[in-house]
Amino acid sequence: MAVLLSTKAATMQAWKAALLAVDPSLDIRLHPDAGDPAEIEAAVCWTQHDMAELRRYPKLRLLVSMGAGVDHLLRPPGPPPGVPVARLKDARLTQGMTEWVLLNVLRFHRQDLEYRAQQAARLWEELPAPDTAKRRVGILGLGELGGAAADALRALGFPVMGWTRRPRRREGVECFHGAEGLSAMLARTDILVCLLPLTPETRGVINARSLALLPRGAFVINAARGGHVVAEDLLAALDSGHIAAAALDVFEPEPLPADHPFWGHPRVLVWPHAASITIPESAAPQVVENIHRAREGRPLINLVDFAAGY
Ligand code: NDP
Ligand code: OXD
Repeated sequence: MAVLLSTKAATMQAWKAALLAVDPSLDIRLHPDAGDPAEIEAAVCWTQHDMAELRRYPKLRLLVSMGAGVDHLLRPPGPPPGVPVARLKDARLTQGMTEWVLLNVLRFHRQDLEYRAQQAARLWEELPAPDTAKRRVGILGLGELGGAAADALRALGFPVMGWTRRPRRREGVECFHGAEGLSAMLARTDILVCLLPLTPETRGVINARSLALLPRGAFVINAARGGHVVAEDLLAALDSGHIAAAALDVFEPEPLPADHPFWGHPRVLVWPHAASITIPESAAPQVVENIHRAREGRPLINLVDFAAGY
């Protein structure tokens, strides 16, 4: 069973080595040198791979995303019909995201932007102490990443709310779902964290209407996908002062164009889609497990639900 590997040139060899470390017998082909297309039965791909290209492989029976997100694989034309798609659920990816969310929640909560501005002005002045128990954090998406971030924030003493597609329960987290649930949560959210998958339903969820529902002075943190945010609406809300600041790791398009207003905005923290980065050695065991399962016709793990879009 030959496996097609397709990712950025910089990480191709690391992925190959990580997969072979788990199973040295794997026949790994690095895109675009796939060899005989009839031999490829699994593909492990990242965002740059063209799904139309996968139609060249008549025996393909597994497609794996090199990340937690699968929007890059599902957008038209999507994977070849009948080919199951798996995503990553990886402890190190989750840890990285939890750290990034904590970093930015704490930066905003502890007035770091204000203190940096004071430092630039050589101003020695104490600001009123913030109250953790009163800083309400609302998380869009309580899955692998949103759930872990919720637990970590709760452990620090923040009141945490979460919004999901289906009704959910999570200890210590006030849970909301559906359109009404979103409005109710936003109205009480001081720091909004987006950790949703990008689907037709979630595209543009952070827009003029939803931003207006947040209390004045709220913060926005987006580590999910650029398509979740209507950039012009966020800029308008920042410029009016309704939104105090934003931390953004993801954009549409990426890289963020050099002339985009986010780059130079004094109240926007820009990250280059690096909130959490997949570590091939950490992710490889589950990818190889799925390759073995596909080969043996056993049920696959971490499968994407096509109907839900994630
Ligand atoms: P999961 O699939 O584990 O969780 C998704 C969550 O979003 C679930 O709680 C789900 O609800 C909720 N959700 C989905 N659709 C809707 C909807 N229409 N309305 C309300 N809630 C919805 O995903 P992960 O936590 O693993 O990852 C989330 C995203 O984070 C990825 O898709 C990716 O885009 C992004 N990501 C970004 C990274 C970065 O470095 N910037 C790194 C890794 C991931 P329910 O519980 O009901 O299913
Ligand atoms: C992912 C990502 O989806 O890195 O894992 O964005």
